[in-house]
Amino acid sequence: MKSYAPEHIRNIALVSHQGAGKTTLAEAVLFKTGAIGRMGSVDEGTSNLDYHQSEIEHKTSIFTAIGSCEYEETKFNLVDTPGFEDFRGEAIAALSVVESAMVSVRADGGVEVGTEAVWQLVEDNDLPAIIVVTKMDKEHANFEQVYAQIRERLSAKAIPVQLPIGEGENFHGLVDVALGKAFLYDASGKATEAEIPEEMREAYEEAREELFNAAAEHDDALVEKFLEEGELSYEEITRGIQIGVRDRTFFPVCAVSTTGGGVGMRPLLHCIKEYLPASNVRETLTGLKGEELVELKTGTEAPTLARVFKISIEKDAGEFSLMRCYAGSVEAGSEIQNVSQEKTERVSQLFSLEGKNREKIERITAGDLGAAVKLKDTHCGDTLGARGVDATLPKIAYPVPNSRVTLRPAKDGDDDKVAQGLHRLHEEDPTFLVHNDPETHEMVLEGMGEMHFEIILERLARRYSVEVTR
Ligand SMILES: Nc1nc2c(ncn2[C@@H]2O[C@H](COP(=O)(O)OP(=O)(O)O)[C@@H](O)[C@H]2O)c(=O)[nH]1
Ligand SMILES: [Mg+2]
Repeated sequence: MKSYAPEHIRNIALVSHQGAGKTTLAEAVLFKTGAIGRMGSVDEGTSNLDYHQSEIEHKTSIFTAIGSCEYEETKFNLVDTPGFEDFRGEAIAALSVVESAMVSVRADGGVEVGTEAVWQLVEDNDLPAIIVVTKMDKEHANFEQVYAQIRERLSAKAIPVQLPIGEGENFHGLVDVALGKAFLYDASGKATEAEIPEEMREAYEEAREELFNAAAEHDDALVEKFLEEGELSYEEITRGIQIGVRDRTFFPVCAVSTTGGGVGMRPLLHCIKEYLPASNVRETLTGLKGEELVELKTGTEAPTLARVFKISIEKDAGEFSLMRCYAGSVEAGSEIQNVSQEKTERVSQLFSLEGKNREKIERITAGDLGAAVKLKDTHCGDTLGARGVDATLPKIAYPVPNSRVTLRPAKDGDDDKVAQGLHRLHEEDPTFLVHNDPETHEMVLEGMGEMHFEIILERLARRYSVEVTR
């Protein structure tokens, strides 16, 4: 994949409750943009993003995965995160390196506990967001009801930019509110333009009024124009939405189904490109130099600054450090400072990630995401920088373990093997801890809950061939 200028990159974290269709949606985006030739399936274990053995077995996301693709001269880096509360640390890390979030809400389930929890994280990170109502083709899909919940429980500033035509198995099109046109889809996912259905006229007029008002809000002259003429140009609306999204006074709501050829995928790609902020939206970042807050410059011309937000241990392929470059570029075959650890790291190979596929690249440039063959002394959250960079980005606020179990190696004498294996896995997942209880001398695993423990021990057995009982 070619290198993109920061203004042509969108970094988006997919966050939500588990099962809200994030991974499938990311897969559909990769497919529609041609990054993958065939849509993988979470249920069948063929997903390009849920590809770790544990994910295939549990049929759900457990680790963050990056899916990069190109759409109309723009690069999207989709950072797909697991929805389970036990793995919330992954979403927290992902949200710390992107400029926007895509929050999915099931059309047949509405806002769930996990949706509210991640929405709070989106708020905490001050991130713009698109809300996608997914699974519109499901039997009990109800856009109106789900939208009412979104407004009440997530944000009153959530505003539909599309209205679905039909629901459940009759979901077959969208009204594009800004364009004032309808699009009907055939079974292959191909859309044709059509008149807005008569029975949706009233709903459309209402949505239009709301959208136009919100799009004009930042500019008195536009509000006046809309009041007087009842019209705004498509460019004026687009610009208005962009500003509203950036300032978090406007959260566009879209509706999709990924089943079959999909319905609403192209309009969603359009919203991602047009409405979500580019990777250069922040000209500076706040860093820490000792106790002192300092300003760090972003952009192509500034000294290299990057952050490792995830370490991924991949079956057969080795270990990778996933990073976000904010300034300058991280170059393959060069040296870089780990400012957090005060160490020099050698960067060997670099990759662009399309889920389980990776493409070798020469550099990760400002604004982009990518992976390096694991850096020796670099941990999750560490800041990397050019020589002379002496401030770090704030640490990732990983959740603190809230549950504990006692571990006993199944075989006598395996204590060291268990400890070493857990130590390696901890590199990848900072949300668990292992220590010896000073009184009982037993090994204690502290983590985020039952599912977390299950996955950790399963991986320990698979990777390091040691069984433990608890
Ligand atoms: N009918 C239907 N099912 C979907 C759609 N999107 C996802 N699913 C199913 O919903 C389940 C959860 O999807 P997944 O992408 O793993 O959700 P995640 O946990 O948010 O990543 C899987 O069984 C998917 O096949 C959709 O648009 N329509
Ligand atoms: Mg998933």
